[in-house]
Amino acid sequence: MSSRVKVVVTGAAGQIAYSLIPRLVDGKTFGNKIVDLCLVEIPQVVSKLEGMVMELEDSYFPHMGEVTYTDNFDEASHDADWFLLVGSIPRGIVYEGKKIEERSDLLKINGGIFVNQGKAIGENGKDNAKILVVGNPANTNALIGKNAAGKDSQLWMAMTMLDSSRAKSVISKKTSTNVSEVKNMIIWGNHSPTMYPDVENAVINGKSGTEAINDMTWVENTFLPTVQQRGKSVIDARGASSATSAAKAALDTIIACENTTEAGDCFSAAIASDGSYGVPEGLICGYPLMTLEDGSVEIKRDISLSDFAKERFQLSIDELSSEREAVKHLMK
Ligand code: NAX
Repeated sequence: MSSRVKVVVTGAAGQIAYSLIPRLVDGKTFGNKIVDLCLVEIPQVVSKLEGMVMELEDSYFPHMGEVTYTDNFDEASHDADWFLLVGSIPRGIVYEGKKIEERSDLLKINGGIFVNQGKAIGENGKDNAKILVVGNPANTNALIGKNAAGKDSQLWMAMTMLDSSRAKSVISKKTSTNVSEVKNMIIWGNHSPTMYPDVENAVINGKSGTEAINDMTWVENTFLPTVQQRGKSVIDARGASSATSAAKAALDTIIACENTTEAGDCFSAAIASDGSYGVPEGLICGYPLMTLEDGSVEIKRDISLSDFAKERFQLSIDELSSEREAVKHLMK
């Protein structure tokens, strides 16, 4: 156990974090590294983290390093390698006397949080820090945070891995294939119901998705709505939003970034567009990504999109552009 990694987790007393945090120190996500954790919550909740720390200590994790908790993000951000920004104000709660129902209100409130967190990450995080935004609206929160951080050597991502895992699961059932045999599963666009999960470019048991599925009616009428609305279906069934699957997706994103991507495969996350695939520069957009041998994360650039895919992807790009417009006062 030679090197160490410092991970900051916000929303640490929330339901995703309860499933996520123990698995950060289980010796699988970061391999043999010792993992120092800094858990962050809002002042009203932060004392609960004492209980989380007690449970972590009681769980026998040989790879766990120092564990601290705070309500001061600035303090937490020093020299961190990874930031998992899970905390955000959810839709439906009463905030400063107003029930938050609209996406635009959500954008405004969470936007403010991400300006401050972004600044602290830019100033205090490691130069090569990786930041995964889970808290919704994830893409636009990441856009605001990245802009406030102002440090291009840091990699800002918004999580779409859960969407890609959901898509793999639906395809695996349709084709009677193990989920591990569904590769190159791309989520284009926004982490919202406009996302475009790309069956045509998936590779299923070594065959192209187009060939293996060969049923665009199913893709359009069953697959797309199932994946795009899966978050809502889980809420309807469980009475709470996806937690353990979201935690697993965050871990899978870390693992994908920490290990070289196999040839022919990719992983899904949203990162800043450099204009690839016609996306306006700067938008945090869901792309096919690869981790190269030197550890850098790149957009996979050789994917061709059908006219159907382009049309659907454009809807999501348009939504991302309008979200950027709604938060432009928060951008420098
Ligand atoms: P919870 O409400 O259980 O937990 C959120 C926690 O964040 C709360 O404990 C709250 O006190 C804390 N928090 C709020 N603002 C904070 C701040 N400024 N600093 C630190 N902590 C803060 O929500 P949970 O179910 O854990 O979900 C967390 C977020 O993930 C939500 O925004 C949710 O919409 C989002 N999701 C994103 C997904 C994705 O794929 N990108 C899927 C799952 C999930 O819906």
